[in-house]
Amino acid sequence: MTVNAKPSALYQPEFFRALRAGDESLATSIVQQARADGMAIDTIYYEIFAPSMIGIGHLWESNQLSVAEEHLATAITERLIVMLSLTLDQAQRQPTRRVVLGCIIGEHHVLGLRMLADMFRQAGWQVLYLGADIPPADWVALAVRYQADVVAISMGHERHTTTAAALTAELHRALPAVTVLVGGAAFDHDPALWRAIGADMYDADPTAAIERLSAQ
Ligand code: B12
Repeated sequence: MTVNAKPSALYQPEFFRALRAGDESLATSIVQQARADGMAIDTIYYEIFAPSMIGIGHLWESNQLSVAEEHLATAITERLIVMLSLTLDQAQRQPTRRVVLGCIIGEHHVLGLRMLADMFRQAGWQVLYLGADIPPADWVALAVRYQADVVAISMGHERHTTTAAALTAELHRALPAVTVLVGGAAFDHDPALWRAIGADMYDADPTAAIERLSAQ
């Protein structure tokens, strides 16, 4: 009977508890209920999954969760992203706009990038999602082969800054019209970093970045 989406605040604490307990079936039913109540996929991603995983990180950091328990929470969230992803309206309204998304080499934090890939799909882009740990030369070659309009780079830790700067320069050299969009925890923590590595765009709000790119 509910038409309007309930605020994510009603679901997020319960979802976080399910992740903490490693209860996949409860986590799944919370997400299914949120969808049935009309909650948009981006709201589930950014207001339920993201803060819950950050909370799991705090527990792991303070030794209240083991590595195995953190991995379990991550695996549950990844599976739910895939589940939601399959229900996205993937009609390519701008099939000529292509985005290639990947994590810098050595970077294994993919959840934020997976969510972003789905937001691009929802906005009608052709999406090439490469995932974690991409060798820079291969990445540039693939972006050239597919004539990417946008390359989205995720970087969780500033130790990859030199690699990210070299990758960005090589992308600009090989594809002069490309827009290099960057994001991830390293940029969220240091708002000047994206300019320092020569990127064209950063936005702490991933959906706002896609709106800006789609309007270009
Ligand atoms: C799950 C997790 C892992 C998993 C990742 C599995 C996977 N499949 O993704 C595994 C177990 C692999 C892992 C490993 C490590 N991790 Co870890 N991990 C986490 C944890 C708990 C959650 C990460 C997550 O998914 N967050 C939720 C997502 C949605 O948030 P996000 O990535 O920040 O993305 C958001 C934005 O940044 C944005 N975004 C992301 N990418 C992009 C890209 C673009 C283009 C745009 C526009 C936006 C954008 O979108 C999201 C929503 O806003 C965090 C805790 C935390 N605070 O996040 C630690 C955390 C990130 N990990 C950390 C560490 C230290 C490590 C390890 C070094 C641990 C170790 N000693 O081995 C390794 C490094 C692995 C590597 N080489 O990359 C630290 C990083 C600290 C730092 N930056 O200094 C954190 C913060 C934990 C902590 N508090 O100490 N980790």
